[in-house]
Amino acid sequence: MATTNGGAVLIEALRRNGVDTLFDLPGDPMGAVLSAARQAGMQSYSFRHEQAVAMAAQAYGYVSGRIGVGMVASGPAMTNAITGLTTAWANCWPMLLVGGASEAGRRGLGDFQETPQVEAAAPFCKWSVAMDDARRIPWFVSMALRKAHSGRPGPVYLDFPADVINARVEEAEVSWEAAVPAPERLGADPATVARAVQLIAGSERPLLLIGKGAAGSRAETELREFVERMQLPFIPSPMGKGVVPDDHPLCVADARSFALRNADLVVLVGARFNWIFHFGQPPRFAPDVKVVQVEIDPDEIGNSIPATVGLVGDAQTVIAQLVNEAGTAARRRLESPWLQALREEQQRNAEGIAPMVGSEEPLINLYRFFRELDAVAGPDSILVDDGESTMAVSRVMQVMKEPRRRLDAGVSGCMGVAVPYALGAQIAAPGSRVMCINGDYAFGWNGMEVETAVRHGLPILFVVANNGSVRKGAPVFQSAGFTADDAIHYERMMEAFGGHAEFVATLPELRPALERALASGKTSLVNVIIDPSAQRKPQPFSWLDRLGRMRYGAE
Ligand SMILES: Cc1ncc(C[n+]2csc(CCOP(=O)(O)OP(=O)(O)O)c2C)c(N)n1
Ligand SMILES: [Mg+2]
Repeated sequence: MATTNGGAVLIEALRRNGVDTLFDLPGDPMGAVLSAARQAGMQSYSFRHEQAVAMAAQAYGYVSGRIGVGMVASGPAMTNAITGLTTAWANCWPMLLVGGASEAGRRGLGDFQETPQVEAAAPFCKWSVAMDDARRIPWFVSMALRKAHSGRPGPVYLDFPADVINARVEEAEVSWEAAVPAPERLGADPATVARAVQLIAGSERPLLLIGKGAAGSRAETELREFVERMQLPFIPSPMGKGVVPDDHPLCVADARSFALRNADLVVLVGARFNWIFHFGQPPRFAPDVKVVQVEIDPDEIGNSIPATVGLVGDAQTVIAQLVNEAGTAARRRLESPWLQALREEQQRNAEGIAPMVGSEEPLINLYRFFRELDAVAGPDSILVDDGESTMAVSRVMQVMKEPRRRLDAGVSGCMGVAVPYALGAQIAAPGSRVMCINGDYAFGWNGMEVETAVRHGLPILFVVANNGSVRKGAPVFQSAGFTADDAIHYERMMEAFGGHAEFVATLPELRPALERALASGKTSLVNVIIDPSAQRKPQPFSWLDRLGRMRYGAE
């Protein structure tokens, strides 16, 4: 009878579930796992920091719809990955993190890198558990994948003690499991669906909010039909952009504050009333706003503000139910006073930013910067954004026509996600153009991973929007008086690693530099000087209704 080891059993269990790609950073005790992966012909991408391993794996999962699997070594290697678990947890994105661990048989003796890893991962994971026996590994893998995808998705953590990885076991004694099927797409109660349609059809000022839960459920076809049949103006969340195209006539994202404040009914789909949507509360929303909430997690219904109607189920299924129930009878008048008011507000807001978008000043402002990036991005590019002002302006300026093609820090507000997200996205979609746009400070967290991109031949375009948040000869965030002469030359990192590098100080140089970078076919980095005094257009509300906020930038 053939003998094998725990590491090989893990790889075989993953392979039987369709996993062919690993995100890893090698180290003890993962040797037997990674060599089994090589033998099985799995593609392994080795990163420079475990935070990036976990972040790349989750972005791969979101873009591809397949589980992203991260593999890290024990102790500090595993704890380095925890911030990546927190962003997957905040995003409700499925992923599996596998951590090597010290020997179970030496627990408490101070074994090499002995660390309470299961406990450390637990608050951010739907399941955090240590293997007890190499023969049961397929069962743990199977249960972990089910938990990652079922209900509200999220990360799971499996802890692999060294003695379980290296245990010799008979293949025939291993309890192999069938591949985990995709979770059932649950629908909502038909009576509740009927009530929801009545409520929407009877409202004067309805507004649909589309979150990345709808993107994750792949509800784009159903949502578009819903929007058009009910003539619902809609606003996407930052990562819900593109589920219904941003250039759809009913997209009112550029009248956001006005729409939220004046809606009498909000349909919330795969999104939460968290800080991104201002908790659904006044002053950002009307105090008596009615809510139709389409949500996979029953606990979330009525969170922050009461739901008038709660529809528990998978977004794709429930939206199809709403469309069917609505029939054609519910079609609203095409030009209501509400739509007209929204269009006027959109017009006012567009006029507000027009001078910045159209600026021909040599020193580039962020709005003009994104206009130039848009000009070189194809319609199906994947855009990944990071930074404070840089990310805020990207959300306004990027017009997404396809779902799951824009990633940013989202609910987690975690700077540094963009570089590893871009790697995960490019690995998930090898034929797509991936553009990764970073604030100069944000670039710092995972900037070293541009080396990973070069090493693996990933033709990502990295851009640094360099407004001197970090600058030579000054403490951080002292960008006042910043000029190109003070700039840190991030593009030289790319030179050092062998990719294509560009430095851009003025507007006329920007487009040709981006075009050269894209034409190079290599991993590239374009470091662009941005006017440090150019801010976002004045906002009616601060981004977070909280006292004592720290301010960054040119004050
Ligand atoms: C992991 C993490 N650490 C710290 C912060 C706090 N923070 C928010 S924005 C920011 C600086 C962003 O600077 P930059 O990327 O240059 O953005 P921009 O100049 O475009 O505003 C920091 C440190 C954070 N959000 N996340
Ligand atoms: Mg900056």
